[in-house]
Amino acid sequence: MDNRFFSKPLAFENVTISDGFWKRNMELVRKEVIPYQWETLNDRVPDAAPSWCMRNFRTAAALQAEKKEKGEAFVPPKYVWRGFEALPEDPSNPEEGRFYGFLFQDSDFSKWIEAVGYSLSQHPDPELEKIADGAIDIVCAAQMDDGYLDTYYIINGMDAAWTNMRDNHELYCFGHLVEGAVAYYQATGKDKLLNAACRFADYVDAHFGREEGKRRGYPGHEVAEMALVRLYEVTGEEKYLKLAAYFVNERGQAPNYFEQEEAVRAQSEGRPARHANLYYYQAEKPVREQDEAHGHAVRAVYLYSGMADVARMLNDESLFNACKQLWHSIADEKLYITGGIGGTHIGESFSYPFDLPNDSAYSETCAAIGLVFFARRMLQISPDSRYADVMEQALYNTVLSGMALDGKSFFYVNPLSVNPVACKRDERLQHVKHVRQKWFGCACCPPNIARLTSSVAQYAYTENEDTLFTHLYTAGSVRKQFADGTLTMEMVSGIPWKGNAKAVIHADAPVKGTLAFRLPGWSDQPAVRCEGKQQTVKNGYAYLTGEWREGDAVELCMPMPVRIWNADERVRENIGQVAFTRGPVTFCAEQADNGENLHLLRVSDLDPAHVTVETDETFAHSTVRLIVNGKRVVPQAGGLYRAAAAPVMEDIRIVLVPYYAWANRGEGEMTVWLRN
Ligand code: FUB
Ligand code: ZN
Repeated sequence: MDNRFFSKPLAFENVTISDGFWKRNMELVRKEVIPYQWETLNDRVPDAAPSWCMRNFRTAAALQAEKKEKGEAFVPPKYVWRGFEALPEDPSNPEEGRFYGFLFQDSDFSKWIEAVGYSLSQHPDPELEKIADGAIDIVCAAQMDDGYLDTYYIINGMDAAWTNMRDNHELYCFGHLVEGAVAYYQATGKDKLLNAACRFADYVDAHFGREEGKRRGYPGHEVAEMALVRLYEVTGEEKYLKLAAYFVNERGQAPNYFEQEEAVRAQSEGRPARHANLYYYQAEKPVREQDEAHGHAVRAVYLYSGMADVARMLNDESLFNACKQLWHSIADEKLYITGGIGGTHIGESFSYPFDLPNDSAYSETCAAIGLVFFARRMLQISPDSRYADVMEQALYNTVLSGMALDGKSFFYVNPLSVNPVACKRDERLQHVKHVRQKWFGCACCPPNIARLTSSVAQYAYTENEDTLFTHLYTAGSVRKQFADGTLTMEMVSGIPWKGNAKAVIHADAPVKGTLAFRLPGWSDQPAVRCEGKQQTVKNGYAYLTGEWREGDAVELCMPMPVRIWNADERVRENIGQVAFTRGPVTFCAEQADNGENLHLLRVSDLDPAHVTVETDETFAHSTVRLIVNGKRVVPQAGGLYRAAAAPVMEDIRIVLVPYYAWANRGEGEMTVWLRN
């Protein structure tokens, strides 16, 4: 691996997203999602499923306080297995001193505080910071003296801690706590939560590893791997990187830890050991031998992100090769045209190659978010525009589709075809909602959207010593310190609607360095114009090297034609159908524009030049819609079955809107793929 190309995101204070598409989404998160989420974390939203999250932290904090006050050895209540989600018998009257909710409910706080950190870094808000500090006080008060911090076990009894690493999410909650703590520290400089996270990390480090006396476990739901790398980057403590590498390398080794753990549980409960599908946990074999993306999609891409982080930090080529193979498995065989992943709701998982059903897709919002994490980490090792293309595809389509345009409701599952009647009546589609929900009992997705949207700058740009990489064209400004000085790059961009961008340089004195700009795969013949700099193109990035002076400008002209796609013939669902994209945006047909029975529509003209591109003011912000020449099959009388004949068709114009904007105009059908 050529580590001269390795890069990392810029410090928060060096990037500002000032205008345009992403600023609107960040403002939605700041004004709507973060305050709303705080209300849900405190169970104050009348019609939404209670979170129980802050209540659990308060309960755990009270236990710690009691222990300190009485000065006696802490004896938590006897552990009682309550299943994956603990609910009170009478929801209006929960019992004091009990844990409620999903056993990973703590992570709701952690994702919230992470989003708060990013938001504060772009938009200081003393009121919000005060609320966040108060929440941090409660969370830290729940921490045990030895650093352990997971309210499920603190409340239910520590005797069962770490006995089910496969399913019980302790290291998942740990990982999210670390991510939240790092973001809040980087944004505010306040280290109370970071110190708590370090104490927990030290505890985990003392208990897990190959050394004598330690457990050889690893996370059942990954995230701790990438979180630990971040903790290492911010603290410089090498033990955190080593722990991340241990978790990655130990996974799937024989004898299998999850099987051993289950055998112990089975013995103590006097029952036979139960078989578990290790593929679901990406633990069927060591990660370097894994060559197909398997199992729970969010877990998988979180793991791959951690693998890429460790590969970069340790310059580990064989690990990076495994990442490349897994990337190929996703991008070439298991990726929806919306940037979503996870073809089956069974286990919220990847299906087999080319199995990409549209109406029963799982395509969890969190999984698309994890894919963005993975893509950015691959870019950090190897700036290749194919990674950035997928990152952008996931961001502009499935990630954004996860949130309503007013920021007030959310999708967990992101289907590519919806018939509301089927969603209501077909039990096989129980997981598919045709309207966004205010909240979820298992509320993993909304806080994940909040943290990603408010940190989009971390995906738009990365840097190394002598190069500033632009991966996404978001309007704003970036400050970069080169060896001989600092420059600021002001970016204006019309993306995602117009294929133009312009970067203007500000520098007090000439600065030597390289600016690298991604040439998106959706553009044919993108051109980069800049006076007096040496230009080379490598792996879809244009590198401009030279001495940068005040007023220098780089103009990017990236033609953005409409593209009409067929899927690989092995995608059985999509045979005889086409989908439309323009720039990073995937389009869909909705009932609101095309009437009901979208399955009767036919695209009759496959020439992209005949598609009309119009500015559309239908939604709360200006978008683009496509008008396509088509036909509609006219239903005929003759019973359920009749003698075959050429279909009777009428000419129509099919209207397509951005996929991310679907289901913002009431109930209705939607489809991304249209017959032709
Ligand atoms: O298990 C924690 C989170 O809940 C996962 O990441 C999501 O897929 C959902 O199952
Ligand atoms: Zn989710």
